[in-house]
This record gives sequence, C-alpha cells and structure tokens, in this order.
Amino acid sequence: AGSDRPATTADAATGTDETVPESTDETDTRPITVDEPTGGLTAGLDPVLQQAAGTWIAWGDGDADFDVTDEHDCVAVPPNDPSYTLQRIALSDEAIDSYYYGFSNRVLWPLCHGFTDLVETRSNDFEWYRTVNERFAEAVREHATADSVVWLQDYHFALASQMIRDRVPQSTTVAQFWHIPWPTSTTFQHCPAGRTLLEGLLGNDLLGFHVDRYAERFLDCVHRYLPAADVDWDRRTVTSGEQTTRVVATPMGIDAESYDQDARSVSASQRSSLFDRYDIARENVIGLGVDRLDYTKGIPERLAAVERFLEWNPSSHGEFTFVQTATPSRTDIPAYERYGEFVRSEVERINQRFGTQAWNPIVYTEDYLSAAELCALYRRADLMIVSPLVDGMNLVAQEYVASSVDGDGMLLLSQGTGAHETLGSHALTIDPTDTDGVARQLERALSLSPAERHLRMNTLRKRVFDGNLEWWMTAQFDWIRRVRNETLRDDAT
Ligand code: GDG
Repeated sequence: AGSDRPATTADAATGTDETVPESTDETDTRPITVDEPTGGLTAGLDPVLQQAAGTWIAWGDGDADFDVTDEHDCVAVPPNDPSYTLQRIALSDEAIDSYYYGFSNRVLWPLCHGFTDLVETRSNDFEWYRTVNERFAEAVREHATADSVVWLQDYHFALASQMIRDRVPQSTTVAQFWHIPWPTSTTFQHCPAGRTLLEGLLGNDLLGFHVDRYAERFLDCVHRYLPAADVDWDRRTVTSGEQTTRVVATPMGIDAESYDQDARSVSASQRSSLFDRYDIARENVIGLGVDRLDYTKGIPERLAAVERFLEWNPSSHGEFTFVQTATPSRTDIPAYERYGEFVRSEVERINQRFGTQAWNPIVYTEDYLSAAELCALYRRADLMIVSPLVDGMNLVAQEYVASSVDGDGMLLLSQGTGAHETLGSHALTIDPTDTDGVARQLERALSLSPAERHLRMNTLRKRVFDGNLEWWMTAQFDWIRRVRNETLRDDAT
C-alpha cells in the first residue's frame, strides 16, 4: 500500500477491466472489479506473485461502514487465469483519515523529507497507524508459513515488521523497502514515537533504501536513539536481541523497455493532440515538468527559474513553452491545498507578466494524462526540469530518459533526488533553491551542441536501462535470499 493512489484491488491485480463474479462467501456478496495495473511497482510485483502463487495484501477505501477489525476481501487474480491471491483490507473513513492522511502523510512524509515545520500531530493518528499496522500483521499471520517471504512496501508500515515477526515462525523472512528518504538524526529527533518506529523497523531481516545516504542515516538514528542495539557499520547490520537486520541501498528503476517502446509507437497525431489541447505552437521549444502536486517537488522554485530565464531572454518569448503537469494528491491535507493554490497563482502571475494573446509561457494542467499521452510528451519535450527539494528516488526523471528515443532530450536534475546519484554525472545538475543557477542551466541546456546532447542522453539511457525495474527486483530478491540463508545457517548452529 505504498502508492499515492492507494493500493486497492484496482492497483494490485492484473487483467483488463474485468469484473470478478460475486464471491460465494455468504458474508461478502459485493462484486469486485479488477483493473489492469498502470506500471511501476505493480508491474514488477505482479509476475513475482504469479510465479510464487503468493498473496498480495493491500488496503482499499472499501465500504464506509467497515472498521479495521476483521473484514476483508480475498480474490484470486488474474480473474481469467488465477495464480495468486489478492486480499484487500477495508479501512473505515476514520481509519484512512488518521492512518493515511494522518500519521503517514502529516507526520512521516514531511519529517522524512525534512519539512519539520509541516509536521502535524493530531490525537489518535498514531493509534490508528498502530492499529492498521497490526491489522496487516494479523492478515500476514493468516498466510505466512515457515518458508514464506513477506515483503512490505514503504513508510505506511513502520511498525508492521516487528508485529509480523512476533506472529510468524522464526524462519519466515521479513523484508521492507522504504521508498522515501530517511532523514538525518537531527531531524529524526522530532519524530513522534521515533524509538517505537525504529524498533518496529528492526523486525525486518532486510531493510532497503534507494541510496547509501538514507541507509547510513538510518543506522545513525539506530545508533543514537536505540543504544541497546548493536550497529555493525561495515556490514550494515543492526543486531537487537535475537534479531539481525541488514540495511541495503538498491535504487529503484523503471520498466525502461516499455517506456522506450511506447515512445517509439506514439503516433504523430497523438503527439500533436496535446499541442492542440493546450494550444501550444507546434514548432516551439518545449520544457517539461511532471509531478504529483506535492510540496517536496519544487514546482514554485522551477517556475521562478523559468521566469528568470524569460527575463534574461526576451528572444525566447513566443518560442519557448514550459509545460507543467501537476496531479493533485492528498488534497485533504491543508498543506497540499495551500501549495496547490500557490502554484496556480504563480502560473497565472508569470503568464500575465509575459504572455501575449497568441502565447503563454507556461501551460499548466492538473489533468491525469494517459500513459500514452505522458510518453508522447516525454518524447517531444526538448528538456525536462526535475527539481524536487528532496525526493527519495524520482521515477519521472528515468521515464523521461527512457522515452527520449531520439537521444536529444536534456535533463536538468536536482541534487536533492535519489536519482541524482545514478544520473547526476550526465544530467545538468541543479540546486532548485538557486533561481539564477537553474535559469543558467536552462540557458546552457538550450545551447548545447547536438553532439553533446546525444552523448549525455545516450549515457543516461544506458544507466536507466541497466538499472531498470527488473534489475531492482532481482537485487532485492538476491538480498532476501542471502539474509534468508544467513538466518537458516544461524538457526542450524
Ligand atoms: C515515491 C517517492 C520514489 C505523474 N503524473 C502522471 C503520472 N505520474 C506518475 C509518473 C511516475 C509517478 O507518477 C511519480 O513517481 P515519482 O517517483 O516521481 O514520485 P512519487 O509519487 O513521490 O513516488 C519517490 C517513488 O516513490 C518510487 O520509490 O521514486 O521518490 O516519493 O511514475 O509517471 N502518470 C500518468 N499520468 C500523469 O498525469 N500516467
């Protein structure tokens, strides 16, 4: 349940818009629809689960009457050729408000990204977080055997691994991937229930982060705040009582081949339809930003840099268009609502300042684009600005690179992203808070020779293809196998 579009049945299963016949279980007669997943982690996990005939446990917003007690749906997927089980934990509105919009996204998300001023603690949120984690642990207990591998995704389950560990056989392997940054120990000291969370995460045999600095910060937090735990800095393990947790860094990749293929198969009319829809002159130089509308993504900073560029380059007026797509998310949280209002007002101000009847420098949309439209945009964009202030990894940068099949796109990439670790050397590095600096990199991008553009993009493409989703999944499961063998060896001695 680590995605921002909550992992409901619709996110987690394969198949194509099929409706599963009503369950024969007397207690549950609601029909369940199963949609084809749109990619990302779902696309990677689906074949693994099919092969292992496993169980995917996810939450859904379900029926408002449902509580977090013991209601759940189990469905065999894919509907036309069932090979694994999808179990949905239905959460009540109150549970979702406190667990997801509360502790997960009003405390952990801002804190892990270093936005301590946005941390909002409300009564009951942590209790609901604990309750939902417990509910998942209970669901895992129902399925897990001594041979099972349990793999948890993300910050919504910081307590679950220890709860699972307490409920399953010792030889069951428990692993987790933390998709967002881990903060410095100075920031982490502001985390409510911080020690409890660290203890919870140490229920894992394996804990994965995207990059080394997050893994190191996690070990530092354990060292400082759980003095009884033994940190081995060289092996990157923590031993606490009987349990040893191995901490690793494996940067997540994308299904690069499918972006490449989609970009190649985008028709000319698909490409031009976006230009028609947003009224962009076909021949214009296109800059692009694609984000969830989230205060970590540095959208106003990016717009400020585009504004500076326009100030410095009157000759670009009418000929340069910056397209920003911003998908609203977590809109129930006031900080997101305020951010959205600010972004919209900045777009309007800059367009009023420089726009003419025939041209707006910024085309802004909150539409959720189809995968084909997104690919068309990635392929057509002359440059992309990825400017999060802090971002665990950032898949958008990789998607742009994989879709730049003509080899001449230019990537401006924030040093605050995890992706910068792997792509920084051949992207144009930016510090999003340095408006002049980003504007200068924008000018530089537009003056690069075609040869240099190709050289940079081809190197970036190699990195993205080498470190693709399959590589990441394999790396995770290689580590899981390794810690599992170590545990079995320890048990035997
Ligand atoms: C978290 C971490 C980490 C966006 N707009 C549209 C659309 N998207 C898709 C993109 C991309 C995804 O949303 C966003 O992924 P990111 O990685 O950029 O960012 P987060 O959502 O914050 O993800 C992040 C990630 O987890 C994985 O570990 O990289 O650091 O914060 O896939 O394509 N997709 C479509 N239309 C849109 O309008 N189809």
